[in-house]
Amino acid sequence: MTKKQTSLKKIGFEIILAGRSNVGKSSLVREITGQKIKVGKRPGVTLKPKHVHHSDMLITDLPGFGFMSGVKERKQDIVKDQIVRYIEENNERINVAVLVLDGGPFIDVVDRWGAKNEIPIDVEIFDLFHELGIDTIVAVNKMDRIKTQDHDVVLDGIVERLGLFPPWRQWNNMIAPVSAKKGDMENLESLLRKRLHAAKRDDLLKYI
Ligand SMILES: Nc1nc2c(ncn2[C@@H]2O[C@H](COP(=O)(O)OP(=O)(O)OP(=O)(O)O)[C@@H](O)[C@H]2O)c(=O)[nH]1
Ligand SMILES: [Mg+2]
Repeated sequence: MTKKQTSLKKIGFEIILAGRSNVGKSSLVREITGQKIKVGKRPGVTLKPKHVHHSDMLITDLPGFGFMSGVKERKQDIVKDQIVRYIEENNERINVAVLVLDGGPFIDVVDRWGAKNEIPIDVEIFDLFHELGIDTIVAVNKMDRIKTQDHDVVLDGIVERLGLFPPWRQWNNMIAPVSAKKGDMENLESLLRKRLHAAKRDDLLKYI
């Protein structure tokens, strides 16, 4: 057994964060765990899965899908395959997947792809988690960039594009509007704590 396999052997609870490049996955992991994970202004900062351990809990920050500055298209495909492989290989061990979206541009991006009859990668991944039976939370990040009075309309539009019926509040067990920048994390943290509690892992609550 390799060193990596040994160190990952005893994982009792794993949370992964996936999503497009630059949506704030690493910033959210930073907020959740208090660990100084590398974040950056440009897409493509996290290039390999990054693990934060707390007891036997693993929080995995995945590289971002989609556009990466200075990275050739072929490399992007490799990153996508790498992530999908990580999810498929560790499916048994993954308790919760957090799909992170940038709340501002999400609706426009999906609609632009839809106009070309293509499925945007976020929606593809959301469907993949569903097919694999992975419990999924959608963290809608960068809510600080959306006017407060527009929050409900934007969130309704987002759930609709994920194939769910609005209003979004009926999905509040899986949709978590947050702002890593403002430290406004309660919606996501409370959903993660609920998952830990349901898995009878109250001992891990103190780490979230
Ligand atoms: N306005 C705003 N900016 C944010 C928020 N969260 C993260 N950012 C910014 O978004 C940029 C990308 O953040 P990262 O956490 O590195 O994003 P990532 O998804 O990990 O990116 P990759 O590793 O490239 O996939 C940084 O400039 C962050 O400061 C937020 O809630 N609001
Ligand atoms: Mg990152």
